[in-house]
Amino acid sequence: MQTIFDTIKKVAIKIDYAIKTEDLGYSDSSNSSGEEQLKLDVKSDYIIEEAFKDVAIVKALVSEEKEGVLALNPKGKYTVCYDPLDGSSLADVNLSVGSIFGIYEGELIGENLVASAYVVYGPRVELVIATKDSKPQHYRANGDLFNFISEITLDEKGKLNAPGGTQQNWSDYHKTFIDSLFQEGYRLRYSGGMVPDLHQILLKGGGIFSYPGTSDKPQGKLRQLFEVIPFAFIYEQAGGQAVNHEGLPLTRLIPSHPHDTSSCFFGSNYEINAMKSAYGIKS
Ligand code: AHM
Ligand code: MG
Repeated sequence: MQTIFDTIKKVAIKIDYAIKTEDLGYSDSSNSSGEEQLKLDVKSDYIIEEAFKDVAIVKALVSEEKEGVLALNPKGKYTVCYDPLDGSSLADVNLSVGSIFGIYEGELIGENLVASAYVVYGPRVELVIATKDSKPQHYRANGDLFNFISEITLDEKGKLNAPGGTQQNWSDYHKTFIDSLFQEGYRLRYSGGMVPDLHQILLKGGGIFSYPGTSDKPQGKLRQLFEVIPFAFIYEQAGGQAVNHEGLPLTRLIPSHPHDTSSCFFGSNYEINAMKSAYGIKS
């Protein structure tokens, strides 16, 4: 597993360099979700694929930017599911973006996720890695090296509210719930990049990030295998919760297709319990 983490560190430095130096325009292709790919999406995907080809314990890759499963090493034990450059459309306005990695052993279902990691490309490059045995570990890049900073633990209750999705397409009960948080004094923090938005909530002690099912996207927008499940695992390991609109822990999702999406709510305990009661979920 350490080889996988070392590979993530290597690709993070390369992707950071690409973000800083390469053309930010569109490629002439689109991905499986029908979204136009930026040249940077394609480049980041290529950097990751090339790096993992040589990692013997990796059996296959599943990428937001590829249609199916890419078989690599038949004797490998793990499948790495990743979003090479999440929030890439924010790079041209110089906001933070990220990469997300979910490492699965066996069938690609939430319960088989054994570790996850994300990288934030912001004013600094930071990495968070979570495994089953410990709190998420926070690192910061210095040149090509990542220095350990601290373990991440969420407080029971935070102050930040990151509500995703287009408001005109929210259900009435979702709108009421989000409004109630603002009534309680929560502050709006939503950049449009789930990596920096979720990172901020983790490091500032707590709050809630939501991307509900909406009238235009009933199953939400964020993809289960390489966005939702990896972050859900990190939030759980940090002492928080991550659930769908029915209160199901997102780490128990069973995708039927690599690009399936899910409604999602990530947060500290107070906010997720408040969401469950606003959605009429019995705990
Ligand atoms: P992407 O993988 O195509 O970049 O989309 C994922 C991003 C998330 O980072 C972010 O939370 C969300 O899409 C923002 O969507 P919206 O603009 O609908 O709020
Ligand atoms: Mg993404």
